[in-house]
Amino acid sequence: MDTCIRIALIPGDGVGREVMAEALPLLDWARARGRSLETVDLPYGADHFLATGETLPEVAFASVRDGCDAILFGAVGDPRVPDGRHAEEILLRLRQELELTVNHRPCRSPATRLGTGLDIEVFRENTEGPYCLQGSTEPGRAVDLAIHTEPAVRRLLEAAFRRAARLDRSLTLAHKANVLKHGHGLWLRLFVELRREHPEVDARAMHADALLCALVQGPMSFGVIAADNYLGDLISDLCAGFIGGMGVAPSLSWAPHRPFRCATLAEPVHGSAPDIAGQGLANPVGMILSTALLFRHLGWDPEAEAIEAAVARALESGARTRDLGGTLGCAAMGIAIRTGLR
Ligand code: GGG
Repeated sequence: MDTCIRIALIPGDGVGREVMAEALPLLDWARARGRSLETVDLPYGADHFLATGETLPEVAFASVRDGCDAILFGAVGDPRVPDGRHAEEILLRLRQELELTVNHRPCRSPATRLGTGLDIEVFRENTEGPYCLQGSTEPGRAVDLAIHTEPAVRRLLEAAFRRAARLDRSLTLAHKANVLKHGHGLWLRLFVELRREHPEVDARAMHADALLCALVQGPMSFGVIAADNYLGDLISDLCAGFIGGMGVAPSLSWAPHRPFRCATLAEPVHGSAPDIAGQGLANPVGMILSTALLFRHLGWDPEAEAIEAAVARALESGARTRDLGGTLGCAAMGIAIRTGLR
């Protein structure tokens, strides 16, 4: 029997809860195959915040930090909390305080059978840049600080170089060091340094605006793309657009410099989608593929591959939610995928 893996479940808000419901049977399925895992329910999100004033209580945060190997996360964001305070104090806090620097966002149409063979992996720095939540709104001006630190940038770039070498794919750094001289200057300097250490990787740096244009014109010429928090967010959403949209895009975040048994966070790229929440219309594919990424991270490769194959099989058979032009609801799509699990 494997060591027991503890997974914190945070469905969050809106469609996060609906897509999470389609990932949970995969945990039971893994258990039935002999994987040892237990779950901890953490029902934090807008409802809990509005009812109690609590976002992520200290005791819950500590239970994740000290007692969990992984987090399965749905989505956060709710129009009833317009300043997004609970989203910051739940999701961004987990990413930052657990130092989940590396956010891996694969966009593979082989996994979804949508698009035309696209296979791009975005490595997004996940804790810093303009998402460090420091700044001010003053009369007549607003300031958002973008902080980039050498350890985090190096960790992200090292992970991207390692991945590109492993896949034998090219690596492109997206930056704007021509204007963001300090922050992106640091990115470029470290990139050039690491490129010398990884002569086996075909690595180039591009201004992000030119990169976006080249991506739209020829997405197949890209392999791994590394970027800071902000650019990585934009680039990965554009890449998701090539393979069917945000609903099918998975992600996994981890702290490469921390021991294996510290929480790793699997979450779909999409947010809480308040416009369709509560109607059973969400696409669970991004959440289900995120669960597969987590299983692979845990060393459960057969289960990860089986889930990815089941998603491909379901989509190949024509199963589609509304965002993909079909008529299935979230639960029916989850069933269509699980039916093909072997
Ligand atoms: N599952 C992703 C999610 O809930 N995103 C909401 C959010 O606040 N995201 C900020 C970010 O990812 O940059």
